[in-house]
Amino acid sequence: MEEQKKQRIYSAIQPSGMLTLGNYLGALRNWVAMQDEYECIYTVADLHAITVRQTPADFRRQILETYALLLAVGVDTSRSILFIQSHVAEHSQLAWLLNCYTQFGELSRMTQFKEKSISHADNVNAGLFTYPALMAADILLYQADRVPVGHDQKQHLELTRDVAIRFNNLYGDVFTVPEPFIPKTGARVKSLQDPTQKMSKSDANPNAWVAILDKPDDIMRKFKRAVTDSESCVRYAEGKDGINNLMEIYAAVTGKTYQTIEGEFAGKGYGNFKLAVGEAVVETLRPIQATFADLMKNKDYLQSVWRENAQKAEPIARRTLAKAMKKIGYIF
Ligand code: ATP
Ligand code: LTN
Repeated sequence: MEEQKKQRIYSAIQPSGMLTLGNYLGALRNWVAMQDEYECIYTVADLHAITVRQTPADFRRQILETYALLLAVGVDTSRSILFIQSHVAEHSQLAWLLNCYTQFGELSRMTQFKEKSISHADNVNAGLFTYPALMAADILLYQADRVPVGHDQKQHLELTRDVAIRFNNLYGDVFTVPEPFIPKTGARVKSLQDPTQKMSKSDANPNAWVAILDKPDDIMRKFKRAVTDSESCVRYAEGKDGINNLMEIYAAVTGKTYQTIEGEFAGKGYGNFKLAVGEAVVETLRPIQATFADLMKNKDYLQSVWRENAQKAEPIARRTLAKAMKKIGYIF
């Protein structure tokens, strides 16, 4: 019997500093799980990262660490491709072409651009503005069927679809029009200090977020200080944002249902619950941290892996780029 072709998944993450528990439970854990069912291509989006200013030494370390961390969480390069965006030149090349098929008005409507123009008011560069065209290039180069993204990237994915459809209408079927992919499981982790906001590594208060690489003591301290409410009853309910968030995290790392959790902590105070959540998170992150530490001891190995993976990605990208260029009228 002919085996059905697996759908292709593409996603990317920027190497911008520490990845958080939010990134892990909301995105990376799904990247790992999807490898069972899909053909997955994942990227460290280092080209996107320079839309805001980076310090060279820090940037270099962050790219390396992000790559190693993705391996450590379980991206498996015997099944998936994991490469660094700048290593495959076609991303920049297709991005230029797509810039010419993306309208000023469309880019002007992007919420992230509007927000970052305010938060980085001293450097509103053209790259920040055309960022979605590069993201479209990433996705379309690999003819991805589905793209797992968080809420904040949905608008960019919509734009990617619009650009792909526009291009296909002009030239015939060149690009697969990608579907957004919101996985069934995937926690929306909130700040430990203001549980109405998402947990974000750009939060100025480090107690608000847990990094995947945080030391156990720090993780425990952050959970002990987590903002809750005055009811002192562990139950999932409206208006209990802090407890809801801790329950969501605990459920995500232990696989327990809210009902089970409510039973487990019935009659016990928040202190006990916070300790249990902290410990469960520490135990979830422990093997990841150990693998990360091992990988970081062997930079030559890491380099051989990312080079080999770029070599796997490049022919796929080259093929799509050539197809698009031919359609536009370029000669070879
Ligand atoms: P920043 O807050 O600095 O803008 P970020 O932490 O939101 O960055 P992104 O690079 O925007 O990180 O996100 C990478 C992926 O992680 C996205 O798929 C995003 O949806 C997911 N993600 C980030 N934070 C959370 C969170 N708190 N809960 C669930 N998923 C998250
Ligand atoms: N813009 C995304 C990262 C990103 C991406 C992509 C995600 C770059 N290219 C392609 C999905 C598909 C971010 O900042 N989270």
